[in-house]
Amino acid sequence: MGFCSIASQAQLQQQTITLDNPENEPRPVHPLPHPRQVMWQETEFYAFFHFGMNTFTNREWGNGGESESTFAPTSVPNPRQWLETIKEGGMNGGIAVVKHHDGFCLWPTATTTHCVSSSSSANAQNTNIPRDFAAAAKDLGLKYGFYVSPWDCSSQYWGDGTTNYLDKVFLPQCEELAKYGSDQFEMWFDGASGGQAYYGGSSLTTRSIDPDVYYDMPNLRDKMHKIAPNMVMWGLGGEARWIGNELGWAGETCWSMGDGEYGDENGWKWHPGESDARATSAGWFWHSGESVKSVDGDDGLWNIYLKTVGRNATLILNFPPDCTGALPSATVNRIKEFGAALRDRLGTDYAPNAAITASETRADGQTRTYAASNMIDGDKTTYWAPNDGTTAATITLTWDTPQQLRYVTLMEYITLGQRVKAFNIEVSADGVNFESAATGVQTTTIGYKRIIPLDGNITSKASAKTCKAIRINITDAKDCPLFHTVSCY
Ligand code: FUL
Repeated sequence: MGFCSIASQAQLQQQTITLDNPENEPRPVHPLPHPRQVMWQETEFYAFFHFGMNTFTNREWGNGGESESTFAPTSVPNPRQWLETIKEGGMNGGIAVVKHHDGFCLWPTATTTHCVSSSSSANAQNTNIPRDFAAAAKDLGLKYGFYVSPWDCSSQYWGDGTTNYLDKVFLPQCEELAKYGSDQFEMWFDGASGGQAYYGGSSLTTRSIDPDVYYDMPNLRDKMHKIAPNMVMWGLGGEARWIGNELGWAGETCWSMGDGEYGDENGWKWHPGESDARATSAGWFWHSGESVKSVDGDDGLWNIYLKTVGRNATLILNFPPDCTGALPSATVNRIKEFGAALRDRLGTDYAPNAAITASETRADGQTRTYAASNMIDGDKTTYWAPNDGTTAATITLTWDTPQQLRYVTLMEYITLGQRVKAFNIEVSADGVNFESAATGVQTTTIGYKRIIPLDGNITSKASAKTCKAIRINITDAKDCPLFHTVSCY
């Protein structure tokens, strides 16, 4: 009896491998991202544009009592100029604030009179940010999305103890916005809420709500995804998280589960981090006399980039348009300068010219292979994989002649979960003797992408190391590590 049951179990297991897993794919490490979250993560680096009533009141938070005619741009706002510029800066898309906490809508909307149509300014009446932003982004091949503040200081309904705000204002606004393009990649649902505001009345009052209950997010998410299936609902939306600071850094250890800078290795849902940071000195909105951060330096944009995009977070970098409705020239120049630095430092990948090997590779499936060469074939859908259960492995890249290299980037195949817990990098000038690189860097997690400067320098261009070979040692992982791309710059 015992013997029979063991035999049939063995048969069953064999059937599972041959019939259910003909590609011999690695077993997943849960939780897994939704495909829309993987697409979202691939956006990596995008711009944020805070423009609206506050641009004209020199404030950061309005209170909803502002006269519509205060919004009076000196030209019709030009989102195409914003997007053309950030494209040159190496950004892959942008998010426009179309309603901040003050409730003023930058598009003609059926949901409130507190919008561009009610301003006495002709330029305001000709403003429709979501329409023009989406059209320009599509034309320029950029991803796009909107920030619509759930907290609304101008609405009489906000926080009134009924579902009126959700039913009559917020949900219809989200639906109006989602209709500006079914291919939006993100909608920003900021968590700020409550406090003194006008709420449609004649004096300041205080109201508060419980956001999880009040905004009925599961239902809202469902409705939005029917219109824009790839739109990740950030923040209160629950599909991507705030990284936990506005200073432009994620933890060196950064899991795509959990919350905050570091995430949580054991978090139950995929909840990847987005870092929102300001490129200017004053605030999120434009303020006269502000300066733009430099590319290099301790507080520089390059540092922010490496500490976010280089640490498994996305970076949404804010550039405020001014009262003309365009980005000021100092901002434009800095964005172009940053784009040039990015192309110089991470523009030419030398990994595809290397011979690449791995200490272990799992058996081929019916049509798939898991060869080390998958990591340098430029195809993010093919990946290298050792056997299930292997949690330590080495990848070696060797060049015919020594290369001058500064950065290594590693990308896990996150479709099957985030795995790596510890790794290190070694370089060799002669291909025989190896020395540790990036010794000051905490090489723990990788996730979607990790960028490692070989000399550890994150405040300016790294100095080059002579590399005949590079060795990447994975020393601990939740299960077998899977990489779809390794790059060397
Ligand atoms: C915060 C808001 O309160 C700020 O005004 C700004 O929009 C920032 C990006 O998010 O929570």
